[in-house]
Amino acid sequence: NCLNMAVTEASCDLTYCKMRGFASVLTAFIKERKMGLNDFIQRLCSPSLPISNSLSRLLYHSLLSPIKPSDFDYLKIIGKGSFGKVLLARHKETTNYYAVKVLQKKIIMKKKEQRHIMAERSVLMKNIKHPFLVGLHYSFQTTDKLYFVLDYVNGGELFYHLQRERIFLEPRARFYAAEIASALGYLHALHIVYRDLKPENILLDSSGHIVLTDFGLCKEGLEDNSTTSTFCGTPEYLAPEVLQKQAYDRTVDWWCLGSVLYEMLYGLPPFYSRNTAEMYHNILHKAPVLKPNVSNSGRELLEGLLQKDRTKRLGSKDDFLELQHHSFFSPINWDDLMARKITPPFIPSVSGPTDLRHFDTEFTHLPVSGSLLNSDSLAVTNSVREAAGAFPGFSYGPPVDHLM
Ligand code: ISQ
Repeated sequence: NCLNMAVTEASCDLTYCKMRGFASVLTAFIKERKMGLNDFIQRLCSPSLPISNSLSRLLYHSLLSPIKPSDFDYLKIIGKGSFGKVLLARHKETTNYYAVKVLQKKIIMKKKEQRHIMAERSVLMKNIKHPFLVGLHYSFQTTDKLYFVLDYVNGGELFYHLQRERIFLEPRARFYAAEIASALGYLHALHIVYRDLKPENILLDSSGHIVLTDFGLCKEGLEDNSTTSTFCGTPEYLAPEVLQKQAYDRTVDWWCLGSVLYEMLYGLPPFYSRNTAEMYHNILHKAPVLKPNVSNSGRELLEGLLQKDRTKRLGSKDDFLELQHHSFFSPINWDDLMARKITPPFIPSVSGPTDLRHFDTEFTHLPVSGSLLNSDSLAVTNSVREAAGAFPGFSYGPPVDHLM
């Protein structure tokens, strides 16, 4: 249960059966449109048409030759999880850099996580575009792996910088919390709950803005049948309702934001204990310790976000709007924030797109496995074959107008 985002359709009364009905009609429609498109492209690319060679080549490559693993050079491992890894990759033709997340189908299927992976993709497919969320360029699959081609973000984990500096001053913590909150508010508006916001999912881009990543891959392994099996990585940001396996909703994200803000301002997660059982106990039963070295508005915000009863938590009524109106955020001009017009309080020192200094050497020193390329020949190259597999409808490329 390692999904960082869950799609909630609470207010939607579509039944599964109705959805299947819609889906089959839609599939038939898309098939027909695709046939028409293929025919159109073939004719466009045919020598009888007065169209330049380069344009017809572009059309052919963009529309008829699907993206595959061998289109990239894999340079470094920049993250590793129980499902697979994240690699820094360079697209051979364009030389653009990407973070390519590769997930092993075998492991996902064993852990009965397909639904989650599809949820991850459908999350990414909901035409999600936000300045502080990692962008998906393509997804494709081979017989044994799923690939996500994502923006490459190299400013390092926010908490890498926090560990170096112990705490952030309030204006800096406010800036990061506001950018994270705006991304969460945007997802909530799309009926998406992030759920497992955690330190390693919060990156800085090279200009110092927040990028939330990781839609389903966790760094730590999953242990089956243990008390922690539903959680991945550090469990300290778990909301009480998630810890107790109760129903949760979007307010879980405001709890996690409270935890991130707490750690930025106080240097440790709220409820922290080296003893995990004690930490769980603290999350469920103890009030957060809010020492007065943080401003009144900051402490008041933390109290609102770290409210154990989710129905009383800040954001439980008007979601992001309630946070926007909180006095802690009064210095923030939200329009400027969302337009990336606020100058970041800190600019990560990176020399260029291949500068890996902010990534954990635990990963970057690992050799890039040749197995990635071994599966090239097995690349599933069309939707017909894909439909026969366990992950139908997975592959994704940008809309045609993107490529032109
Ligand atoms: C993008 N850039 C760097 C690291 C990443 C990790 C996970 C997902 C996307 C990423």
